[in-house]
Amino acid sequence: MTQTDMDVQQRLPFDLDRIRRDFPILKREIHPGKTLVYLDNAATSQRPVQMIAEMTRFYRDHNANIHRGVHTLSIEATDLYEQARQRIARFINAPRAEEVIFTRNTTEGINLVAHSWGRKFLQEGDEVVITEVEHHSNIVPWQMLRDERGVVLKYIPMLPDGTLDLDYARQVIGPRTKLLAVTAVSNALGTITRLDELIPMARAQGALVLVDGAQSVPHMPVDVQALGCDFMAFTGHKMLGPTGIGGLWARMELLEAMDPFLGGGDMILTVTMAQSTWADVPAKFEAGTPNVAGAVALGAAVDYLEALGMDAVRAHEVEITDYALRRLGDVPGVSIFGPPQAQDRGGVISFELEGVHPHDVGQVLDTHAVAIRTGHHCAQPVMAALSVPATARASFYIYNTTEEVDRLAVALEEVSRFFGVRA
Ligand code: 7TS
Repeated sequence: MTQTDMDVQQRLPFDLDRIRRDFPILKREIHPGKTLVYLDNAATSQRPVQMIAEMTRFYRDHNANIHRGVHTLSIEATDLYEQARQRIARFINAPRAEEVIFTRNTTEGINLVAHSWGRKFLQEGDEVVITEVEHHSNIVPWQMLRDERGVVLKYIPMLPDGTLDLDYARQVIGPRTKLLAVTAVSNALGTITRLDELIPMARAQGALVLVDGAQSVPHMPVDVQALGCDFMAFTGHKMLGPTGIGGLWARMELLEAMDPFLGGGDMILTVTMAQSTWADVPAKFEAGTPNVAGAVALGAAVDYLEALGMDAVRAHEVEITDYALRRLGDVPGVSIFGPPQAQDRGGVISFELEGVHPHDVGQVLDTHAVAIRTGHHCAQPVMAALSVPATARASFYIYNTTEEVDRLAVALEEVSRFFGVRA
């Protein structure tokens, strides 16, 4: 380690050794003598023992179905589930806990809005504006709505540096715009969206705003009230929580006006053979037995992040990303996509290695126990805009160290040698 690298390590805002002890998977030897370097956090994070213990504790000590039993376990399970909702609401500064709907993931949250708000309130000729950097989950539901209802779908294009074309946005967001649906951070390039510019543009036209928080809620302080958005979807598995649980926040008057998403048990007030009436929000949107243990464990994941402090989580990621941008920038043949400054990015670096297909890069890195993602990252329009079939992507989280970035850089040099691109 050079003096500069040691400086970076010392500037990191929390005790990485202590954090890493909470993630036993990070000690796994993936190949003999090679411990895991996990740099695929944009796909899913690793999980701390505290979250896993909470999940175990729920099933071991409190397991019952919720909202229906009068017995002690059912009351306990219901309380734990509703407490988790409160913790998650506080985490994103939602004014009311009931405004947080438990979903399976971000994808389900966005589909819920397209279905329950879009199908009720949008008419032929109404416009929905998305962007070229969206994950497929914030493109496809709107295309389905367009094809079904004759809604007009427009998009804000990406500039070569991965940022959005705000001048174009000013033109495309107009009086017919009913919704702007935009990601807070691009998962493919890491670019942080200028929500401070885009949300006022949409509001000035009387449009609602849906923010895809899949890559922001886990990584930086998020305050739905300060943002001034109307819907925010996020996913538990990218923020230390279990798979199969996520959240959708929306303003209460919208949730009350929207139709249910799925019909069934728990979401009704009365059912006769002729007709049904709906339960209050949030139950109206949570048909069937929900992922109770997942919600409770997501609450524990949120506690873990809050104990670190989201400002510190963000500061750590900026330091690691800044270090990685410099370190990877020095590897011969590496070109990095997206903004040059770490401050303008989440902890994501998409890159290519000259002369080697990203898929091969990923496979050879795996032989070094370095886990990255390769492919189109469920953002094919971004690949098309960059005129590449795929990229290699390293993405960071609270437990990543500068040494791990060094292992990535050294392994990349070996990939070049392996493919005979560089001596
Ligand atoms: N939106 C963004 C910005 C994302 O990054 C992802 C997942 C989703 C939505 C969908 O989340 P899900 O939990 O519903 O699947 N992104 C990635 C990724 O970058 N690699 O794997 C999944």
